[in-house]
Order: sequence, then structure tokens, then C-alpha cells
Amino acid sequence: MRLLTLASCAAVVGFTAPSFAQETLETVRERGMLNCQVGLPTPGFYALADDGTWSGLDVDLCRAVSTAIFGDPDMVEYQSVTSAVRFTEMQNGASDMLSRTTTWTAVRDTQLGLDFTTVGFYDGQGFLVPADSGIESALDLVGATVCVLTGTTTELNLADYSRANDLDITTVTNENVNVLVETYLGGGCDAYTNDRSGLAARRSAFPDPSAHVFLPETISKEPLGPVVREGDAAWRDLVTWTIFGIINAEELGVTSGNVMEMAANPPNPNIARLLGTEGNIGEELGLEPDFMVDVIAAIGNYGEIYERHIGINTPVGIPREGTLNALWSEGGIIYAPPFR
Ligand SMILES: N[C@@H](CCC(=O)N[C@@H](CS)C(=O)NCC(=O)O)C(=O)O
Repeated sequence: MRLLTLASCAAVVGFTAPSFAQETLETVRERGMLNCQVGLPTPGFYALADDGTWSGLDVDLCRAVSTAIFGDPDMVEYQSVTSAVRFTEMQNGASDMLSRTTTWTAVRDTQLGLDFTTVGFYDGQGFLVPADSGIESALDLVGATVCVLTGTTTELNLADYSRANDLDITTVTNENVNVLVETYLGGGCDAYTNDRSGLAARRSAFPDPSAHVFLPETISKEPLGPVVREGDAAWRDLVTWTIFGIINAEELGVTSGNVMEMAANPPNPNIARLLGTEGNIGEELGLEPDFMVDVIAAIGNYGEIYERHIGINTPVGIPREGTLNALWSEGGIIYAPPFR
């Protein structure tokens, strides 16, 4: 553990040298592409179609940033790598941002030369078991084998939970989520654990989703959100405020359908500032004054994004109402500071 810490510190010294500082936006503009890191294709969050098109909630955050910069959601090169190497690919400069169901933790934020922007989805770790297994609670997993992805918070939480509850769980690990899911479906472990959203996403692509059920326990907090390199405050602001813009848009009732009309004739000062007809927030971020008009027209507001990719009318089917991921004004904790 000590060695690992030292290694990551060395990486920080090596990779957060001033060469990356304060120049990400310039680099992205010169390249003409945003390098946005996602995971191995996962329904709802970063799904890959046969024609090579990416889509999903996390993908839409890449597309939103691309639109904010270029006025075009498609100026993105998607970099799909395993969870185990995701932070290295940020540290070495390969990716400009990471948007892939990544949990904000103290160690990741303080020891890797990276910065979390904000939370795009509040999650927690759960367990999936075969419906005919007879297992009804995570506390029934005494002496069980559990499939878990390498290099994740999932792995660490599972170890804590097993120890705290004397479960003596044996882990079956792999860094490739596809191999892991095949192992679980082939009976190679008694349960599969991940963020509950990740379990819902995977289950939606199982041959028979209804043959697998969630156990009732949620054993951790997993606030998921995009990550940037430390040392470029302007870039961090750009990514963060693009996401805050999408959340504010939902709260203010601005949608992809009405944004043009609202921009032409803003019904109130909050909407005028969000859409750049008042104030200079866009310019301060190095963007056009009306960058949020383009973003909302191309991607929609937070609610539209959620319902399009993971909402109850999609195969992933994660309810929003009554959960942490509802807007704060509707009983959840999705909340963005104001555009002013
Ligand atoms: N949130 C955890 C787990 C991330 C994770 O495992 N994500 C799921 C999807 S929600 C997955 O299958 N990822 C595939 C991949 O990253 O390649 C973390 O940050 O360590």
C-alpha cells in the first residue's frame, strides 16, 4: 500500500508539471478535438453503437463540453479504456477530461494530480444475484464469491463490508468488465457487485435481465462526476460550469425545444444570464457569451439527458423521482450554483 502511494506521488510530480497547467483549452482548440475518456462500452452511460457512435449520460457531458468550445457536440475523440488505467491516462495528458461513472473520493482528489469537477449522478454500491439463488440480503453472502472490477472503489468497499460483517467473501476480479460479466453469467461467482447504476446498465444487456435481482443493501456513497487534471483552474471552471449550466437549465425550465425562443426573449434575468444575453459569464470562461444556448440546443438540460439515457423509459430504467438524482427543488440533491 505504501509503495502504491509512493508510486502515485511520483506520478503526480512527473505529470502535473507546468507544461499542462492553464493550457488545456488552448490545446483542445488547436487540436480541434476534445479528448474525452469513457470506459468500456456500458449501456446508458457510455454506449457504443455498431456504427461507432457513442451515446449516454457521461458521453453527453463530453458532448456538452465539445459544444461549449466548438459549438458542435461531435468534436470529441472518445478514449475507451479500463477503469484500472483511467487516472494514468489523465495524468499522462492523453485525455483532457474523464467522464465515466467515476467516484469522487478524498484519495483520488488529493493524491493523483487530478481534480473532480462536480457530481453528475449520485450512486451507491449494490449487489446483483441470480433470482433463483435464494440469496435475499448482502448479509447472506457468508463465504460467497463475488465478482468485482479491479481498480474501483467497488473493490475497496467490498473488502470493508466483508470485514465489518464477518462475511469472509472471496473476490473474483478482472479489469475488463465484459470478462467479469461473462464470469458472473457463467456461474463463476455467487454475486456481482458495482455501483447500482452500473448493475442496472449491465443487467439491461443480459440475455434475460429478469433472471437477476438486486439485493436490498446499498453499502457505500458513490458520487460520480467528471475529472480534469489539477493545475488548470480555467479548464476546471469550463467543465464544471458547463455541467452547472445544464442543471440550471432544468431548474429554470429551459429545454432543447424552447431554448431558441428563450434566448430571443428571455422571460427572466436568471435565464438571460444562463443564455448569455446578460452578463459576461461565457467570456470569462473563454467561450462565446451564448455558449449555453448551443449546449442546451444540442444536448438538452439535465432532465432531458437523464431520461434519454437511463430514465424509466429506457432499458437501463433507473427511476429519478424520489431519489437523490431528482432536482433539489423536487426533493433530490441535484443542485447547481447560480449563473450570476
Ligand atoms: N464508481 C466506481 C466504479 C466504476 C465502475 O465500475 N463503473 C461501471 C459502470 S457504472 C463499469 O462497468 N465500468 C466499466 C469500465 O469502466 O470500463 C469507481 O469510480 O471506481
